[in-house]
Parts: sequence; structure tokens; C-alpha cells
Amino acid sequence: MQPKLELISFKLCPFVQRAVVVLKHKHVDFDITYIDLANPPEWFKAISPLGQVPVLKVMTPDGTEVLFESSVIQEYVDEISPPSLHPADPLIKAKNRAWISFGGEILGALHGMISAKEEAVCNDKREAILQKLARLEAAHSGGDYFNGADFNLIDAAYAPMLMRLDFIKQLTGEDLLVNTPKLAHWSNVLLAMPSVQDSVVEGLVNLYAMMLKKLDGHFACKLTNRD
Ligand SMILES: N[C@@H](CCC(=O)N[C@@H](CS)C(=O)NCC(=O)O)C(=O)O
Repeated sequence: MQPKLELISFKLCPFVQRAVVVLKHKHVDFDITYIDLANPPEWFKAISPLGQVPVLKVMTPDGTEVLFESSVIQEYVDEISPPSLHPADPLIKAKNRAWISFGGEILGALHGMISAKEEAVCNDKREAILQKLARLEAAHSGGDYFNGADFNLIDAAYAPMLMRLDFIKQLTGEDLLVNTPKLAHWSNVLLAMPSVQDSVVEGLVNLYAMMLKKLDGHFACKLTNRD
């Protein structure tokens, strides 16, 4: 019997979204509870070792366990709903895990870029992101998905980052994938998938624009088509 799952989320969090894409893709039942990360409830502080989302509460007849770290939650959900979305070959799987971790670094760098107060720092962060994207491009198969023709766990892990880059393009006109055609194609494929589209609340792009304004970094001055 599958355990009852409750995902603790924050609407804007790309790391939570990684888990949601897998849950949706594999049609696994789950409840989602949103918290305000700026004002986290006491019960959340008590169960989240790092004070971060995502947290997955796994309820079995033997009791409730708590999982944290998006890549671990992705793998757990994948393992309880076979067949696995990870490639079977141990070497490819290991490489995918490494690149999933790299994706977390890009998300961190992206946050650094949008929250930098000074233009020079923002530009440095952008350069660092572009370098990381170039490395990712070199590792990508060039097919519809990272490894080729099949949707794997790594694709679910990168969809939230690619969605944020798409938001930036919509909101500022800046295309950070302009020099990485394989990633640009990958983004088009992933962002058209129902499991990716259904992995976020409606109108997330507007919440993202509001977050950019609230962060009040240099990047916010690039917002063009929204007030
Ligand atoms: N390495 C973590 C990163 C998760 C993360 O950074 N979550 C952010 C929200 S997107 C968070 O909870 N931040 C609150 C904090 O760090 O205090 C994962 O992959 O799950």
C-alpha cells in the first residue's frame, strides 16, 4: 500500500516544483500545504531540519516520517511508483545525479542575480549563470530530453529552472538561453508538458514578477511589460 503523502510547499519555490513534477508525471496522490516562508509556522520549524521547503511528510501505518532535499524527495517518489524515471545504467544514473545537483547550483546563482542590489554584482552573477548553462549545454544529448528520447528524473529536476528562465524572458525580454540551442529546445519541450504546467499555481509568472519587485535588486529595473 502506498503511504499517504503531504508536500510542504511555498508557491514560488523551484525546489518544491521538482518534486511536484514527478508526483504529477507519475500520477501519485498527494496533498500539498503552502506555507509563507517569510513567516513559517512553528510546526514547520519543528519538522524541517534546514528550515527549507520542500518537506515531504510520509504517513504509513507505522507512523509519520519526514523527508527533505528536493532530489531525495524526487527519488523517493520515483521509487515508490515504478517503473523508475532514472536511467537503468549505473554510470548514466550517477552522471544524472551529479547534473541534478548542478541544477541546484544554477537555481542558487539565479537567485543571486535577481537579488543583487548593484548592477556590477548582477552582471557578474549573470556571467556565472551563462557559464554554467554553457557547461550544461555541453552535457546535454541534444534530443528532446537530457538523455535523449526519454523523459527522466533529471528532466523533472531542470523544468523549474527552465520555467524561471522563461519567466525572465517574458518579463524582461532577456533570453539567457540565447547561446544554448539544445537547452532552448529542451525548455520548449518540457514547458509544454502537462506534468510541468500543472506543477505550479496558476499565474505564477505574476507572483514571480511581484517577487522580483519585492527583492528590489538591480534586476527589477529590467521589468518591462508589467506594472
Ligand atoms: N537544497 C534544497 C534547497 C531548498 C531551498 O532552497 N528552499 C528555499 C525555498 S525555494 C527555502 O526553503 N528557503 C528558506 C530558507 O533557506 O530559510 C533542496 O534541494 O530541497
